[in-house]
Amino acid sequence: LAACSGGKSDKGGADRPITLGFSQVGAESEWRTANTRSIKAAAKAAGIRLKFSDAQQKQENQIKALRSFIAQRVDVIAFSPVVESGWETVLREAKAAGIPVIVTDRAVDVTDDSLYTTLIGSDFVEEGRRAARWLIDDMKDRKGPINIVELQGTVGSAPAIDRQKGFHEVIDADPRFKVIRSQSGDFTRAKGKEVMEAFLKAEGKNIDVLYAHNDDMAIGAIQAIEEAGLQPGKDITVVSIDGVKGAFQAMMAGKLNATVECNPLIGPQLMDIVKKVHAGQTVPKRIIVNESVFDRSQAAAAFPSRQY
Ligand code: GZL
Repeated sequence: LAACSGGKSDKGGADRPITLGFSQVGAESEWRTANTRSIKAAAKAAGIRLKFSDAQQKQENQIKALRSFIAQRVDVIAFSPVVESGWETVLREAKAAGIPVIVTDRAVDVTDDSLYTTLIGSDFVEEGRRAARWLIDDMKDRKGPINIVELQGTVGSAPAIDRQKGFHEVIDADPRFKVIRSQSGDFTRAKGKEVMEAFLKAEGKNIDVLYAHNDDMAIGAIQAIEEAGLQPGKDITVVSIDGVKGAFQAMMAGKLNATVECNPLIGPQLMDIVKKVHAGQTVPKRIIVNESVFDRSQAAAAFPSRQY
């Protein structure tokens, strides 16, 4: 009877479901909503009790959520940090409470990496390199100068910092290319359209390429390009990152030229790691999500099997 008694069983006891507190960035893009869907479905399938919080892209809301999870004494905390910095204090509070923390999707910048158990996410620098490599190959027969405008992701976020870094690492080696404007569109369609309108007003027909750090900003920018009387995908080559359904539809319509896949469907992998961490097993410090690149020639064939 003792085994079935109520109350807290020993850590990792098979009879009590694990409680996971998850703090999500927000619901700013198709990628993010697919990521949330994957996490919620995987928690349910794994029998893990999920306490889920949407921070509406505000760091103070994420810190409040993490503190609430600590107060509720959840078994494990996981979160996707909206920006890289400012996490040291709250992560120390989680460590003091003996609650392991798993970082997902975006990285944190902390002096002591014992403050989190592992980071599960994509290699954003490589995604930036892939976008640049695709562009150089696509324009191999084109003479310079080739002018690029860049829509950056959320200022201070790991994907924005690293996708810009990886892109420049490759594109700067080819003297034909020049980034003439670069500004944040905060990963949203609305802001991406607004900033692209400003780029077009300032540079007009001088723009040859748009590099967007995510498909949602690219899709917003495509509307701005059309409203300016230009043809996206032809007058302005558009390359972006994520590989969401909207990007495949834009490629099939000839308005987007290529998207670098960034896989949001990490739910099952996350729940597997949560169980291992809760059971006290060691897990790798860095778990990379595998992904590839799609351009217009592959869009129609790949679209039916896309899961996000
Ligand atoms: C990338 C993720 C980014 C996506 C955007 O892993 O953090 O945030 O590229 C999303 O679509 O807003």
